[in-house]
Amino acid sequence: YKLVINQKAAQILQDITEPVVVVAIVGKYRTGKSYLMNKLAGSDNGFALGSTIQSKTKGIWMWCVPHPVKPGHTLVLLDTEGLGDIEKGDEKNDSWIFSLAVLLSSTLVYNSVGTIDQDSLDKLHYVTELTERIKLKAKATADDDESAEFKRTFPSFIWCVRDFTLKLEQEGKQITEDEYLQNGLKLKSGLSNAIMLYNFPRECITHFFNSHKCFVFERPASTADLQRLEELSESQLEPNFVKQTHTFCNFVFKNSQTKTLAGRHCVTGRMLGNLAVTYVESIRSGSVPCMENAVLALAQIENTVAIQDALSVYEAEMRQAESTFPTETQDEFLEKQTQCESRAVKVFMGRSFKDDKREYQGQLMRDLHHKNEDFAKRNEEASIRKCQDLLQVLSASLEKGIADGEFCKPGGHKRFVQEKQKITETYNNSPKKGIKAAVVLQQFVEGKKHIETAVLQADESLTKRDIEAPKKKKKKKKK
Ligand SMILES: Nc1nc2c(ncn2[C@@H]2O[C@H](COP(=O)(O)OP(=O)(O)OP(=O)(O)O)[C@@H](O)[C@H]2O)c(=O)[nH]1
Ligand SMILES: [Mg+2]
Repeated sequence: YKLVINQKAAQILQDITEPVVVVAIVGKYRTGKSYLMNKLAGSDNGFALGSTIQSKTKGIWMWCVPHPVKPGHTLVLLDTEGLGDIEKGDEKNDSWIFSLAVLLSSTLVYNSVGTIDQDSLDKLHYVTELTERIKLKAKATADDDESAEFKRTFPSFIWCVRDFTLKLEQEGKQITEDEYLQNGLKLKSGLSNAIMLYNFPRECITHFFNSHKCFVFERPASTADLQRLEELSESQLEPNFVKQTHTFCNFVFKNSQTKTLAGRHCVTGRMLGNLAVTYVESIRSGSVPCMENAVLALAQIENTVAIQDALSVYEAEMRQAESTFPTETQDEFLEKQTQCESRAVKVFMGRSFKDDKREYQGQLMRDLHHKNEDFAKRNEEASIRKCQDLLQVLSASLEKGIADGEFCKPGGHKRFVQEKQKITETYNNSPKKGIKAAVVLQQFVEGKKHIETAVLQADESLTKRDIEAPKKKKKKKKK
């Protein structure tokens, strides 16, 4: 017998990003568990029932419905294989089913038939084994108050008593269902072995679970009708049974808490799926599922995804901003970047899980920093490209003049300088050049220096020649 995660179920959970309320039912085989879970699901034929003495449900079955009264939440129903079927003869498997139900649920429904008596408590011996089947911490320390920790992490407990035939009375006084349960859980005083055995399951139930509730149900129909219960309409059932079922469902809808971990971290469907995988893996590998390790493994998964989500939000928004690059100023760029960064951090915070030491947030900030640098570089490059293109257009006539030798004439240098001046002015008056405007202009001017020098030299020598030539002519004339 091997526990495995059903891939279809895992996929369903993977797609649920809402917090989940998880109700699991456990108890002896053939006692109407699946029937009751169908009532919570608001359907008559979700979980398959069986009408023979053979146990029907195998393993753990899951059904997810939108939470009927908590908007934005998903109600996850876990129907489990009946416990104690001798035909199956695998006690160990029963214990693991019970442990998994405890580990995965936020409300645990224990279903039994008849009365809350020694026999029904003996059948709940699985609670006494929980400490061997579930480890809270990877390394337990001596002063750990385990039971307080259990209470914080374990589900609420509801005992459903089916086919209840007694009167809720004690010493002539009427008592409530909860009082009935409290009476059943009362401890005996004394230290004898028998008394300790009597007290042990009661102590476990009292100490492990953080709240206790009881519902008793009458027999729903006559013996003949019991086999086809799901085909009968409510009017064909015992009115008290119908009423009690409604009360039970409404209580679960209203009071069942969102599944949390370590007492405070809300669990989403996706996280529940990952938890189930972790627990089942450790059971399969022969070790005891450890809640602390599972939470750490989950934090690793969730926070890694949270970082990815945040980075892709940053990336997408910055890419959009990039279409308007270059920014006029560095401040403008930084402002945009800060905006995108804080949005990314928000996304991370919304999804991060138990990042107490801010390790993952630190990782995110480092990754963001790298991306920041990339975009800053791209903003610079965009500015350089834009400025160079602009200068190329503006200097076209200057370049042509140089090529045509127009400045190698007397007065050429003056015109060259004027032309350069004009380019600089138009350049400086052009908007949106970005943060590299000055540098690129500087480079442009530098690049023209040797031509300017050449132009100046040519100008000077030509001018000199022009001045000297008439002198020579005059001299000639004098002669
Ligand atoms: N006597 C009685 N029978 C019920 C009750 N609720 C359901 N049944 C019938 O009992 C039979 C078994 O019901 P299931 O809901 O399949 O019981 P189960 O506990 O899920 O059974 P396993 O999955 O085999 O453990 C079905 O024929 C139901 O119609 C009830 O409150 N009392
Ligand atoms: Mg069943």
